[in-house]
Amino acid sequence: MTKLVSVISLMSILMIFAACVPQNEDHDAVDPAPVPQTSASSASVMTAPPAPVSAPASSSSSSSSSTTATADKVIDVAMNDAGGNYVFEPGDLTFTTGETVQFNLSSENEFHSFVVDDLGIEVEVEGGETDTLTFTFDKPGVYTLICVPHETLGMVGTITVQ
Ligand SMILES: [Cu+2]
Repeated sequence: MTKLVSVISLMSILMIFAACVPQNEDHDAVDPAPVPQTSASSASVMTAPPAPVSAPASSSSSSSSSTTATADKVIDVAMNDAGGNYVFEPGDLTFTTGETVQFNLSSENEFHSFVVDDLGIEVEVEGGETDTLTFTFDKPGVYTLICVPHETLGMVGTITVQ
């Protein structure tokens, strides 16, 4: 590791010298400046690498703007449970083939899930929270939507892709 650092700093010093030589030939007046610059720029070469690593990770946090841009339609689906009445609202959804839909899934009080086995959709939403799902419906059909813990209590729906 220290070997690598010294090689990098050696190379940077060499590059600075190489860059300085033609400058000196062209402009003699610039001569005194390069000496303090050499130590400053070699130090920045050593500390620079960690910065680009964190840059790609931060782009995922801006997903809200990119999903809105790619979705053809945004649907709010409430996952209601008040008074023991377990329902998706709305429970019957219709889309066209090829449509990309952003679902905003909001649980009222309890844990719910938004599961469509045939489409590989499985989103779990904690009580009182809202999760987002973006999905492209590329196969026509009628699909059964269920909330796993409340399926037997009637918390089911249908997704029709025309
Ligand atoms: Cu449920």
